[in-house]
Amino acid sequence: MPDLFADIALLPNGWAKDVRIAINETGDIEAVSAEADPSGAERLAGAVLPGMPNLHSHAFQRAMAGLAERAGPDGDSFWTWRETMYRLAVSISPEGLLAVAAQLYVEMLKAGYTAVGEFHYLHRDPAGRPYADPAQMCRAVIGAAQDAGIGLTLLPVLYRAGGFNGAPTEPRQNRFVLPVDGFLDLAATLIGEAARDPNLAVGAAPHSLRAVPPDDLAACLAGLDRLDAEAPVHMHVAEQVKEVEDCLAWSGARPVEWLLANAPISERWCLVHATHMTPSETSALAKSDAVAGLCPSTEANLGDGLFPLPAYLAAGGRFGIGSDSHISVSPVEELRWLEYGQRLLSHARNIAAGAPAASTGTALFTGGLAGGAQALARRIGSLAPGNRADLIVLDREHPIAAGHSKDTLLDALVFSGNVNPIRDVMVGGRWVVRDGRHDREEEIASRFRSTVSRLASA
Ligand code: NGQ
Ligand code: ZN
Repeated sequence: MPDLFADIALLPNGWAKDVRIAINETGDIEAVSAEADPSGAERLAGAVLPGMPNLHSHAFQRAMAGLAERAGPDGDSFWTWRETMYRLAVSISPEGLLAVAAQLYVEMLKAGYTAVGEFHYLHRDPAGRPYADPAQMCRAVIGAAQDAGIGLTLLPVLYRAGGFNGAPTEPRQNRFVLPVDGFLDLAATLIGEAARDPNLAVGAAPHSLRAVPPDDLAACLAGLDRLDAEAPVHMHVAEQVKEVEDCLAWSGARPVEWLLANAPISERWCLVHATHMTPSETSALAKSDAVAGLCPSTEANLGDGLFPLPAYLAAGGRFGIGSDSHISVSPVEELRWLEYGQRLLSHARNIAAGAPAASTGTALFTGGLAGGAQALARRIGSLAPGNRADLIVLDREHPIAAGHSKDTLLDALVFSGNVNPIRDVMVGGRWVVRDGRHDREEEIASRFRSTVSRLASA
């Protein structure tokens, strides 16, 4: 393909002018040069940014956005939301998952996410029996990512228990449960597939301390190390106050505290939510080099609480963003609410930037790129040779960009963006969105519509 040429692009050291990007046949960036000559290159429609990684997704939950917004007679909570979610989880087929996930991934691409971490736990059939191909539901996720053209880090979930103390799972959780051996066989199969596909990586997701007893966690991590000692590990942690209380009652320690003391937390890990932490847990997590996987729109929707962002950032903590339940599919909304939650709490402004005069939008956006790339364990998140050619192009004619130079463009994007100024999106060297349209959007949307109507009538 011809080289790309952008007036301005966000490179690892900041904004650069007249940037030329060479991409090879496998979809990797081969060379990036600033103040370059445009001749023979394809000129892009505006500023170029690395695509945003979406580090936490449960794709099937997109089909219930808007279906859990009424309280019952005793109010509503995370735990009652989960009942609704479980009803959907038992009813979705492999074809249904493919249809819902493909539509979701198209929406992600148009919103500026170019890679997703799918925290995937629907392994068995609705009756809890293994499919003839134990990887069938995983293949639906992979197929959806391929149909949409998004990069994927597939994180098959290990789910063993219905609560702390190894409480038995309930029948509605039957689809989630695999023995540790079966889980590792699945991970081995998927790791084999990922070796052949540069847009795919595989890790493991012990669901939570609620759902994975310590001996199963240890066996899962040891088995994963034998398959790939660098594969990422994601886990839900400390999202709800009740979960913290139950963990204390079970172990005498809080969830993040327990994990830091009993698991090899390192840069390979992504702790999803980590909402409820003491100051010492916050700084210890920051120092571990793990990524905090923050999902502000879902955390708000579920009434989780606010992550202690200022202390975490002050201690050097790494974060990325996820759309999790997909009540919203927009990196702009996640980043903005990450900041706004803190403003509302502290009655102050410009918190994530952490330094006088620094751009808050830039700090949020570049923080999300770096942490997201680390958590998804793929060569993404910056426009540099050797990385995948995953990028988004803003429309220079869009009103959001008007009057902004590189100094304020990301502030405009994050804080004024309710209309989407992203015009073109490339993943692994292939244009998947051009002029705001995804190349398969009609077909994927019509498959989604019939799937969701079937689910609604079932
Ligand atoms: C999930 N989602 O696995 O989909 C969870 C709910 C649970 C979030 N935590 C189920 N946001 O945590 O038990
Ligand atoms: Zn989750």
